[in-house]
Amino acid sequence: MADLFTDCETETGAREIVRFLADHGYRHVFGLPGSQLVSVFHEMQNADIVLVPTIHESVTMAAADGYARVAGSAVAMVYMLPGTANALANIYNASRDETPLLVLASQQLSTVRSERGAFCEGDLVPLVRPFTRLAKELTKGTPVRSWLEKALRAASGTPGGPAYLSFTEDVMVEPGPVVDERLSQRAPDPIPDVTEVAERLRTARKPLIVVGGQLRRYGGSEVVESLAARYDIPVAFELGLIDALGIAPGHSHCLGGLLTGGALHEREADVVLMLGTRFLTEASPRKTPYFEAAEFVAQVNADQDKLEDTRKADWVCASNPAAFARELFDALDADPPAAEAMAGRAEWAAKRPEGKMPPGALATLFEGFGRCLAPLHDALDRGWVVDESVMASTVLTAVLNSKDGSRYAGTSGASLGWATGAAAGIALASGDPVTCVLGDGSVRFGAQGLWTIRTMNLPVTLIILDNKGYASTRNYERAYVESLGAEASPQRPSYSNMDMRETGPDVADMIAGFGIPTRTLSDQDDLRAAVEQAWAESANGPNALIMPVGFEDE
Ligand SMILES: Cc1ncc(C[n+]2csc(CCOP(=O)(O)OP(=O)(O)O)c2C)c(N)n1
Ligand SMILES: [Mg+2]
Repeated sequence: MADLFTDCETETGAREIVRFLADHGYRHVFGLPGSQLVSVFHEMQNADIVLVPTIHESVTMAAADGYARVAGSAVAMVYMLPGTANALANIYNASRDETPLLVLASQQLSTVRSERGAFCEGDLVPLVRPFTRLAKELTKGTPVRSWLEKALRAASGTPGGPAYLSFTEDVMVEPGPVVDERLSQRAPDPIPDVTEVAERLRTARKPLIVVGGQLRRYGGSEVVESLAARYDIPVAFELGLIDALGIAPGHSHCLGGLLTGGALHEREADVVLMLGTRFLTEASPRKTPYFEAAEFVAQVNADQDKLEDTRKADWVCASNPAAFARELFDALDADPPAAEAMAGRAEWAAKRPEGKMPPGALATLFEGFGRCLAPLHDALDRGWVVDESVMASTVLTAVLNSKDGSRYAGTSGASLGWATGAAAGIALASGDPVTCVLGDGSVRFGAQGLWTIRTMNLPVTLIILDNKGYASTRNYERAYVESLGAEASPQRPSYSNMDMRETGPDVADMIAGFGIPTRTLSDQDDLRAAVEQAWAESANGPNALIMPVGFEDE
């Protein structure tokens, strides 16, 4: 048969990938090898690119996710079906947070490719498609560079997210076509029409802005901070676990979480603008509506699919939320709210909910979180904060008092086993120290990430909130048993056979097993002094503090 590519330049996929990486200036690539990736990793030695090693693909993905949040994009390479399957939970996290992530996977030879004939072979594209902006298997004869560029554009669009390409082995090692094509430049995002929202905010007496991580990602936080201060509009963070802080936690008008510091405003606001948020999704959606007193609720999201995904608004707009905020600021500047509307706003913005949690297990748990997290108040001024503290997350964001909220990272995907990898990626990309706050359960999920942190000797301080297991699930179980009342048999929660007061290994032993210096604290210790010491020592490499939250039933 004639050579299909006699008329054009040809190159192996492995070399095309490395050329692509070098041309785009990637300094690090995250990977876990398998036979069909060896060719790329081999070629990478001829470029100025460091292969960051990981011992589980869940970490490969989380580390690349963290890296991309700082560097603008990242590349992760995984092995066929097993690698992709292991990566999936963190691909899901990255898709929730719209992280510009390029996932490159190996695949069986085109010539023998069946559905799942060879070991480790499988149809990978349908597995990842729901969580990617683009997913494609490249088979013999496909122009590799062209698809890499297309995937990068899809990953870093407005909105962005993971893009996935799998490469059959022949594509990697045999010459394929190199096509000469145009590389387009992206035009700025369209300017939205903010007239209706500006008009509502001009007359509102109790306005409220709810911000999502998307606002931070597109660079709109500062303008919302200015707008909030100038027009006395309180700002709350989106519900549930969040990927980034839409405004600085120490900003004069920041309420904290919508249902914690912002609880009163959620009930009483007359005009609500949700900027770069979903319409409020939680693990267990509450049955009553949100913003019951509001006569106008608007939602702005860069992703058309996230508008009214869960609940209905009065006005929606698919727009880059930062572009929206800038237009809104200009519109209000040109025609500000009347004095009458502004009259009570300062007082409204300064209100905070009263009332404490009733005594009981939940109150004990949150007291424990508060005690352990208070010493971290200035963590954002010192470097990044990577948060997988689960139930403690709203306590952490309330404790943080920095006027700069740009260095916080969490995941709204809530798929645990993310933070250790993410901390490694963020430390590498930023060169800054990282305080990584995790539940004891979460650090068990992400244990393999400790290996990368240790191997790369990264300046990461791990803060483990140790309540001997899964307090969140214990909480659900207690509520369930209580809801059954006298019918419940047995009357006590089982803790799903995971009462980690009794089962090992101890978290400290586990972390120390990875070669990370670890200190277990008690209520008698000065927690702030311990944190300061750990931060100082992290200049030489990672360390860990196990914080005593207590077991809420005791
Ligand atoms: C991959 C994955 N599996 C299961 C869950 C369900 N889940 C939610 S919270 C949680 C326990 C977290 O424990 P820990 O990190 O110690 O935090 P705590 O609840 O004790 O505050 C579990 C298992 C999840 N979110 N992700
Ligand atoms: Mg726990």
